[in-house]
Amino acid sequence: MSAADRPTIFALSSGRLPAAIAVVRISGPRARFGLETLAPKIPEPRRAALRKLRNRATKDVLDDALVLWFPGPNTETGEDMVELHLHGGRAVVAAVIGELGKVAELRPAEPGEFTRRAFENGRLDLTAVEGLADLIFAETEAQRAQAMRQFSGLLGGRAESWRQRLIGALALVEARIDFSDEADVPEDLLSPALHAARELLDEIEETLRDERRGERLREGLTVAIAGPTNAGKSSLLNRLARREAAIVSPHAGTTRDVIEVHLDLEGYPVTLLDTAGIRESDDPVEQEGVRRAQARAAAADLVLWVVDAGAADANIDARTITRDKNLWFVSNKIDLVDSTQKSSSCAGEASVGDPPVFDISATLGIGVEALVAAVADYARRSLDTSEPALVTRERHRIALQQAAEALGRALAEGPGREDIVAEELRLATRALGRLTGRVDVDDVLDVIFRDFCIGK
Ligand SMILES: Nc1nc2c(ncn2[C@@H]2O[C@H](COP(=O)(O)OP(=O)(O)OP(=O)(O)O)[C@@H](O)[C@H]2O)c(=O)[nH]1
Ligand SMILES: [Mg+2]
Repeated sequence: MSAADRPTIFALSSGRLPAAIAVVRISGPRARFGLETLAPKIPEPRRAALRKLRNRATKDVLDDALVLWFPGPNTETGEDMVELHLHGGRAVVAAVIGELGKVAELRPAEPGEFTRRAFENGRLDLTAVEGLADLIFAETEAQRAQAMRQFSGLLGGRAESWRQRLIGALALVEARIDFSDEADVPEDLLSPALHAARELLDEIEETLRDERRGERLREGLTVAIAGPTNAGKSSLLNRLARREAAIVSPHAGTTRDVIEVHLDLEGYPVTLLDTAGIRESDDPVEQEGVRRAQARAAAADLVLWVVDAGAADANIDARTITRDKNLWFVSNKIDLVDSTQKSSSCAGEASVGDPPVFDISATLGIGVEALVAAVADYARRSLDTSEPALVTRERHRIALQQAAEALGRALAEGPGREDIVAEELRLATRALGRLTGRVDVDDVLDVIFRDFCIGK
């Protein structure tokens, strides 16, 4: 479908109503016409103007609104666009949307359709589209900063420059194949091509050696609270969440389902899980709770193993559910034990290399600040990068791995195998093209004829 035949779309682009202001956007070839049906006098491009929006049939005033007219193609979607800044009442928005729905060739936008048009019109590459999505969903400062970098083209720009270099290398190999009889084509075009491929492979592999920090920052860290029943796990969760997210009771075996809360610890996203207390039980519901607790603890980045400081059975072996895990001991209810007893019946004598131990009282809040600071510090160490992360999604990693594998195979070849090398370089180029969402092979031919001036 050519751009001019595309339907014109409209939608409420701002948040939940009622609100002070609601922004309705229109994008497409009939955007201007859509505005004219509501308010005939079109303002200067990119200048806000106050207009009465009217019902076309009855001439009733629907709203006094600030309207903007953005002629394409230098707009967010690459198409003609209109913005209506309405009073943010439900009925106001419904009336205006209702009027727009009556205009021929206008229809409500589907989810993500404005951004999709921006991509299709070349305003954003795929990694920027993903960055935009992340920006909207960012919950913490570190996530926002990372999303902003992706949106601004950190990975997209790098991938495109890699792709251009690869196309340059491929052009050399193609020239060697296509014009091997020609006097004006230098003999050894393969070595510089392979040299360029080697450099690219090194850079891509370096990028992939990032311990998944970018992806982890997007997803957030998972910290599971686990331990024997009645130790005060739910009390700790509530204390950290600063609300009564989980039920607390003196009855052992209260928590059954896994309860999740999202925390922003100094800008780093942490999902905190409260789980069922671990014990032998005949109750099938509790058994299922324990099974879930074990599974979620095993999958978490960090486990806080909570025990009752004064209880005799505090020594249920934490390692049975959290082998190979980061495990910290939390000795709770220290308000109930006298000071000589304090410091962890569970961890024994602390020595270098032992897991950290925190003495707390979840109900009184004693020691909780130190625990929070330690978890925040752990989050920072796990998620922070000296270099901003390029790879923020599995999709990026897969595309880069495919490119790296193809480059590796190309580098295993030598003279006389130019056709294989060319094929592998083409695969690598395509993998990088998929990353940014542009896959075009015509570039290769363009570069051959431009760089070699064969003159035919
Ligand atoms: N004195 C004192 N009581 C606490 C503390 N933390 C929790 N409790 C009490 O211990 C009991 C159990 O607390 P919960 O938070 O429900 O314990 P839990 O580990 O989630 O228990 P299950 O979900 O049954 O495994 C409740 O009566 C709490 O009020 C504490 O720091 N000091
Ligand atoms: Mg509980």
